Amino acid sequence: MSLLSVRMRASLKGKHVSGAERIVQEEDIPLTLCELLKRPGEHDFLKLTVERLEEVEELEFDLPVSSHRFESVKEGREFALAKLVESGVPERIAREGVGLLSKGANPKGGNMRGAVLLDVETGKRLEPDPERGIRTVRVDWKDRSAVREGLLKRGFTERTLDALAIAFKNLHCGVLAELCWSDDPDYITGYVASRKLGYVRITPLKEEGDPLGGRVYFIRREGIGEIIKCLEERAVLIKSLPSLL
Ligand code: PML
Repeated sequence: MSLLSVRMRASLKGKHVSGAERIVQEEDIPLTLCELLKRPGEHDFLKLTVERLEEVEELEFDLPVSSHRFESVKEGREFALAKLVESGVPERIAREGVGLLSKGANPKGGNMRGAVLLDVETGKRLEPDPERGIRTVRVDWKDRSAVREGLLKRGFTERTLDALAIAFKNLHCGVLAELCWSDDPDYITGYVASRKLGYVRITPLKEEGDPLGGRVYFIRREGIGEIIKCLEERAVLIKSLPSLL
């Protein structure tokens, strides 16, 4: 079966506003392009990339998913911190990750387009370009519409659908733990993901109206070359378990 990756990203005045990816068969390209073109809100730049994939790994989704709600951002972030520590990240480094997302991880101010790579031993940032960061791409659900329906039925969102796929690929590529909350000012749920704990959704991880967010991948420096290659290059199609449907 020949598969293609279709990616869209849109921005407004140089600021990223929307991005999405699908892995589809050739005959589904026109429909996918139309769907992705409808997604972004206001924008003045939109780029579509269509690329044939040489090799696509099929993996079974096997992470437990849980949700936790708190009264305040402070409590939500303390809980995220505890979950990162339980996942094997030293507390000092976990705090560093939470701090980076709260202040805006881009050294020039604001958000990054990709994720921060944080060394779990030294707390040093390891991404080759700290303004760009590392982007997890070439990942999608094998039966996207069924998983989407299942998640929406359980009160999850379209964002959960994509975040679950990204988090799953990250762990598969060797990320020890991930911390994420959205840069969308209206979306206050985020998560911690790790092999040990699964996908742990946390509300709220930021205040309503806060435009800062992003992703921090906690990694061990030894494997960095392989991890980056896997995150940015290996194509992964995820088969869902009945528990997600
Ligand atoms: C969730 O609802 O499961 C959390 C999703 C985080 C999405 C992050 C993003 O899309 O920017």
